[in-house]
Amino acid sequence: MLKINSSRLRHDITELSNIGREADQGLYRLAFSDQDMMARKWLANRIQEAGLALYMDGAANIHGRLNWDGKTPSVMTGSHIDTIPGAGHLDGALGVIAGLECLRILKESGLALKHPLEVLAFSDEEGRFGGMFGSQAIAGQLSPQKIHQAIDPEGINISTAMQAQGLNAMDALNAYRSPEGIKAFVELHIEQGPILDKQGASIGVVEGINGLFKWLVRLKGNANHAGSTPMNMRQDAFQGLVEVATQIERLLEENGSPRSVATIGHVELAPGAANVIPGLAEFTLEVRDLDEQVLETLADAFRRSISAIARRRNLMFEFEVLSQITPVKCDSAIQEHVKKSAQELGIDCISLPSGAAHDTQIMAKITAAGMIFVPSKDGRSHSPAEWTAWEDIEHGANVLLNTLLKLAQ
Ligand code: HGY
Ligand code: MN
Ligand code: MN
Repeated sequence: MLKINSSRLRHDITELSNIGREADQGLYRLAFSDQDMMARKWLANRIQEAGLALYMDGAANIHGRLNWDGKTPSVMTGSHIDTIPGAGHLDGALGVIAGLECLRILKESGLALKHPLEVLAFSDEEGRFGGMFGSQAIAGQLSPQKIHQAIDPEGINISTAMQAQGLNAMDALNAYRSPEGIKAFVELHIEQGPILDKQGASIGVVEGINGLFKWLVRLKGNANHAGSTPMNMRQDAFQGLVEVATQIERLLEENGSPRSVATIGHVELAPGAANVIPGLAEFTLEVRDLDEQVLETLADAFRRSISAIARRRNLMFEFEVLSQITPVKCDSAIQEHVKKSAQELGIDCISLPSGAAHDTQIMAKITAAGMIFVPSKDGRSHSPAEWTAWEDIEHGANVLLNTLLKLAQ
């Protein structure tokens, strides 16, 4: 069994975790921010130092390549190094660093492999501009209109942000990879949930990945004087938002599955003064489930419920779809390779679904795709409290290494 070089892996994880860290110990490598570009530069150097071929496609996805010949279908691994604001140090970074270490070991082993290997860092996985920009580019799911509509919460368009870094967002339309050129894609990621940690299992074989829809919802009423406007004469957009929020549990119980989740993660009120009734409430609504039919039913239920609330409160209701990602089942052959690698390494593994979204579910549209999870301490993620024991990180990287070897031989 091949094994990764754990001190090199630790070194890289630790070094990358210092790029974009702020006083609150969170990471702020938002897509195409200066911190993200510093991390990209660091990764490009590490790829070259490893003697791998460095390549960046039109969506600014960074590739490290081993035995690349431009025609033999490649075995791909990778994840993302962009983060949410205030992120932990492993979400995404683990999959990229472990993938890089796997390619170094495979290169050093001198083993004759049938397929070239690639490790990728996908652009804007976390959705500053919607989500999964890099993997959607590779899967051919982007369009000029989608790129024009990709805006961040401050209203900055992805084209503007990329231009500021010397990149052209429209080049992402040329990043498409034909399915014939890819044999498989496997991503190592932290679970970002409590199951592995609770069950004391080191490795998770992912069976399926939640789909989601993410809306930017606007409720428009009337900004008015907070003192002289009687309660029964108000068109208070915030009260409309409050009523929507209190309907979430009921809507999930009546229209969702036991796995359905919904979150209002970002709220803006305007004009935002203490003595003015909010005329505008703008908020994100994100709903997830493993079943596409359930997601469609939930989208319809939320739309009907919000418009009923708006009508009753004399508010105008509109929403934009910021992201819509279908749930996927992971490739069963890859699941078997992962299980077998874990068994051969004497590491206990269990099968489980993924509550979080990942580039893997986009890559699953064009190739056989699967995921390997390692435990998140107390299920924490999207927070500086994110932690995974080094032993579990090593187990995950070794299972990834031997899974890639099985696929590339
Ligand atoms: O939001 C997610 O599920 C992922 O972390 N981008
Ligand atoms: Mn992630
Ligand atoms: Mn994330």
